[in-house]
Amino acid sequence: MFCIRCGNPIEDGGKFCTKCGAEIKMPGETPAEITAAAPAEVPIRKKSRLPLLLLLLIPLTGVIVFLVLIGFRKTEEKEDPYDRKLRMAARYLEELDYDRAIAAYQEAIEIDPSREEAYLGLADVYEEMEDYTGLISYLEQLEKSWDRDTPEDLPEDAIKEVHERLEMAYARLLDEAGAVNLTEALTMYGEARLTEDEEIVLTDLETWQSGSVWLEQKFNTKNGFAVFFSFQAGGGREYDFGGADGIVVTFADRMGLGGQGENLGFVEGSYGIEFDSFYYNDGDPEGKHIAFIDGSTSNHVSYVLDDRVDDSRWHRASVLYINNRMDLYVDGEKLLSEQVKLPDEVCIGITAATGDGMNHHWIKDFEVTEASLEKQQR
Ligand SMILES: [Ca+2]
Ligand SMILES: [Ca+2]
Repeated sequence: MFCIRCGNPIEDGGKFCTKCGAEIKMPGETPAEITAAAPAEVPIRKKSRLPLLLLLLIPLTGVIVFLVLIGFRKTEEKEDPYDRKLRMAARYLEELDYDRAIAAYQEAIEIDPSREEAYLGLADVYEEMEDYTGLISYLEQLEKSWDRDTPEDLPEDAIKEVHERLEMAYARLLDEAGAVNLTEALTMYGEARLTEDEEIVLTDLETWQSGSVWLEQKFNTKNGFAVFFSFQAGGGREYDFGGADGIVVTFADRMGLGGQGENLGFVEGSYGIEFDSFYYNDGDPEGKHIAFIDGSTSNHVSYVLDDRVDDSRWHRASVLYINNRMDLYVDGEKLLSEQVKLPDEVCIGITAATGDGMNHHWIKDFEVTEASLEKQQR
């Protein structure tokens, strides 16, 4: 049998032409008979169009699939290997397969250590795992990569965000490790004393004073540590010699208290971060400054000019020491960073002094924590 419309051969019993979709009428069958079969009318009419549509769609779909495949293969070929690792890592992370996600991100870093996405991805993984030492480690590595290849246009928001995440991670570590709070185990020298509000007065607003406060334990520097504290100094500007002299966070092999005036009570021979409000013409930068000092207050390793050392307001400072690098943050802003080789064990304390000029020097919320290096060195 053949289709009366297009001549295509039709199998016996076929109701429609498989080529043109025309209805095949059997001998003796009339249109009247078909329309009389009311219930069958709708499906018959539908069916009569479907094969036509399919005939049009099948080749079209084929072309689309073909184009998509070609396009996909081209994307695969073109995709940057680094991006591919990121994509894989993100997929593993979605599947909660942390080990594979970590491996993929690490491979991305090997491909391009200067791009930040993989470090941030690793930070996400470790944060999800609540592994804060791991989180710190990769944020630190990201900062190091910035130090190496810092693009001039690195957005400040990105830096700030990384710092905030670091602070959060250290705060969580403090919770886990149990921070050593100065108000629980401290030794004080000179004029230093604890107030009822748990603030520590290192010097009053008087001339020729000095004071220091120390934790009564030594800290293992190999593990890395974080120091947090708030400071404020001021009040002396209206006097003859102005505000003086300053505060030093000190990392020393022993507790103690050094000389007054320009010596800031600093324990000689140790490493410190000074908040110096008085210019003294023995190596001081000309202006109020914050500096890393090595050995003595006249040896400034690096500094920034900063009036916050003498404005009678509280400021939050944190010092991070990991893998022989010391970073100082004040009010969430990274001010100084240096490679520093501290002794294996140090006492951590804060000293202050006045001279002919004076300021009150106060600190509070002074906490220190050690971080586990085991995970950080992964
Ligand atoms: Ca000075
Ligand atoms: Ca100085």
